Amino acid sequence: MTRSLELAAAQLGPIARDEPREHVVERLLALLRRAAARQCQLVVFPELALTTFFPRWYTDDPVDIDAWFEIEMPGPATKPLFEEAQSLGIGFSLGYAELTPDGHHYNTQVLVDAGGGIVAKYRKVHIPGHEQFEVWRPFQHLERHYFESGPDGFGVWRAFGGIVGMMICNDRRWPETYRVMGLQGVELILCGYNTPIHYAPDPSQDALAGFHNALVMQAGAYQNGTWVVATAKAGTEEGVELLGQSCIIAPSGQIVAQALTTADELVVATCDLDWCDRYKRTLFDFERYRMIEQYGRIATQRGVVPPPEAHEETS
Ligand code: CDT
Repeated sequence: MTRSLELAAAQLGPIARDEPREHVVERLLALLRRAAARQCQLVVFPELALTTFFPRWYTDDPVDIDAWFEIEMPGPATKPLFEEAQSLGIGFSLGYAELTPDGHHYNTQVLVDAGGGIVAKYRKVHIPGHEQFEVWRPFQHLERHYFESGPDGFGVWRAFGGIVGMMICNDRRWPETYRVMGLQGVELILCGYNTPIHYAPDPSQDALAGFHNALVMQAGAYQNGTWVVATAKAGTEEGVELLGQSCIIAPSGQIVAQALTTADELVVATCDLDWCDRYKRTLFDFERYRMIEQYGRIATQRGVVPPPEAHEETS
């Protein structure tokens, strides 16, 4: 029996700061219905898919902060999405800002099965940007002000006939993200992102935003023998240009489908999960070839420790 899935990356164009969640959910529903019409089994929506990318603004008013967060999932605004997905018999993955009952703030992605049940929740581990308002920037990237790092790491779950993991935006730039899931046999990684094209600390990277996006995910897919579905929130949102290029990547590292626009767009591909084994059993047979006795620094050392300076001989 083949383990072939029709998968969709449901890219969103910009969401305005004052766009109500109910209106955004209408957009999600339109994409979900189009995916169902194309026989998709699973649709991946972007990171923070219910609101504008609010970390571009600073506030320390707890009421204003919490207004961006969901206290339940599904909640009143998202219930129609869960209900429609269940009635269409299609699964989805959705990124949102989560406020837990005990007051934690996470950048979260949920995985929902075709019966409308929550299979898993992933809370973003790598939180990029900065903690405080920085006046020199044309816009802020205050994820470290608004979100705690997820404490549960990179889990994987048996779902949709395979082994599924999730990562969120900046997580995709770190090889450890994929490898920790790879070591649990991951076959399909679902990723949402909001990537401003302008990177204020080093604008020379702006022209490479699309290259770096593909580079890290193609490498991660190949080196771990896994499919990756990556979905952008794209376009010019409140004056800030966000990268599009949502894509679906095979375990070979090849991009098999990619968005053409920076608007609401469905990117679909047929993904055979059995294809993962071609890589997992050969070049990347971890059990046979990994040399863990040489990798100690990876999990024990955080920053760079260069070798000692060369000692100059004095005569
Ligand atoms: N959302 C998110 O994680 N974005 C980051 C932006 C770069 S760091 C300011 C990313 O890695 O795409």
